[in-house]
Amino acid sequence: MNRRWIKILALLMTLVPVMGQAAPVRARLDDNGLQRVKIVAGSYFFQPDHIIVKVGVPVVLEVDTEAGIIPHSLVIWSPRMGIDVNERLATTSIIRFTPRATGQVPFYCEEKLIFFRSHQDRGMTGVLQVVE
Ligand SMILES: [Cu+2]
Repeated sequence: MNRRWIKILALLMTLVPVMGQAAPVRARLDDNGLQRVKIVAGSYFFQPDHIIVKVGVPVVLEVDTEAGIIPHSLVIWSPRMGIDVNERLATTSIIRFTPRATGQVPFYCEEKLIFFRSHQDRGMTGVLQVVE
């Protein structure tokens, strides 16, 4: 391998972590006191994949799902935080809950075709962070 290729490879490797982790997105508080977050769901990702909301304030997730034949879902489950979301995603889905405790909980798509890796394993996952 010549020196030029080594330089190109080194450059690519510095880019990989940057591409993998987008900045966390904070929910926007609307005039009705609702915390709103827009999410895009697709094969196989959620964007953003790190969402920050405040505890005790109702959350409205507006999930837009990429067109296609592959079904997707959204699961967020934390009894401690009072969150129990399990939705089949339509083209646009509105999901509401109010987090009752601070902390972090993963969210993911639970779709899986038999003999194939789950969408979660393919990267359809993220983190919901609940803060004071
Ligand atoms: Cu999925």
